Amino acid sequence: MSILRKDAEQMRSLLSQAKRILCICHRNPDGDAAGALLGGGMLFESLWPQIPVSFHCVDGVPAGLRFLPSAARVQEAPMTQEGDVVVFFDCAEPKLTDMHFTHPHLFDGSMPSVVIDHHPSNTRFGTVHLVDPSAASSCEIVVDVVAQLGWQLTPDIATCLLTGVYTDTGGLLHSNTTSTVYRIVAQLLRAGAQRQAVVQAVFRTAQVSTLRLWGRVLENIQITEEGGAISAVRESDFRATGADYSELTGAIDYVNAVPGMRFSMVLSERGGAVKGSLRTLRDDVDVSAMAGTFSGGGHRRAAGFSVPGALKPEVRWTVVQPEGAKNGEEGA
Ligand SMILES: [Mn+2]
Repeated sequence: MSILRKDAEQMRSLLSQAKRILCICHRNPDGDAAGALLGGGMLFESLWPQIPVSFHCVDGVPAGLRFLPSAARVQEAPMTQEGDVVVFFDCAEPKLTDMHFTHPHLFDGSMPSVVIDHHPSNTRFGTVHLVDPSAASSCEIVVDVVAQLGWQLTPDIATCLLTGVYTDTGGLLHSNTTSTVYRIVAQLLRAGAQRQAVVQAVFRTAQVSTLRLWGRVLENIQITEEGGAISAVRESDFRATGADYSELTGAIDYVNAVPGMRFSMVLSERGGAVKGSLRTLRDDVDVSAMAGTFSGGGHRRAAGFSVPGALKPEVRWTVVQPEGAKNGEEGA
């Protein structure tokens, strides 16, 4: 499946008439959100040089993604005016931008908007929707639009988009790495994407604090009777390692490496809430349904949730007596 030509054309007509284009991605931007935001925004700039394009996210671009072209241009939530058109990248619903309370007019239909996303849970909250749950990343959808409308990619745009394609497929390793993904990677490389820069920054760079936090995640792995590999880190672990919450990203792939498990989960305490990330390698397990029981969501193989509260460690000890020591004969 891919996005519909008529939707791509509707987006083009909406954007080409804009006085300004405001690009927005979800809070805590990952490689796909930041890559699609920056790559998409620079694409619009290249298409319509007379239209000012701005980039917005309530959180800054994380250090590991600041190598992305135009990353320094990302600002806080936008001041809007007549004639603006908003483009949301990688946002399944308004609240993920964290602008829904402060800037409700972005979402209430009072201004035209385009939603570019690949989450099956997308609530279609905009005017034009380029939503394709079969796409592994939002960046993949941007490339799809480019191909359908015969647009051109610059090396900088291609580098941003390749970052999202790489991060959302775990370096082309996750099960969502379809033949389409490989074709898109080829297109982006032909367009001049800086592959080595992406690989180095995304997969071959880790702060000491990150490695120490991951060490705690790995050390705390428990195997449950339900076939889950589960680990947890508390606020005290973030404090002790000096890692911030975003540095937990990626640790779950190691927890998910335990053979024979039905699923894996990493729980983390963050400011009065407990966040859970879920993964599975199995076809007969749907972790988005598991996340759904905690009002979360995501994909069949990768999902998450957040609930208010804190983590309380639970230790279970079982006394195992030596053979022949039954009935308290020993040590009585
Ligand atoms: Mn994504």
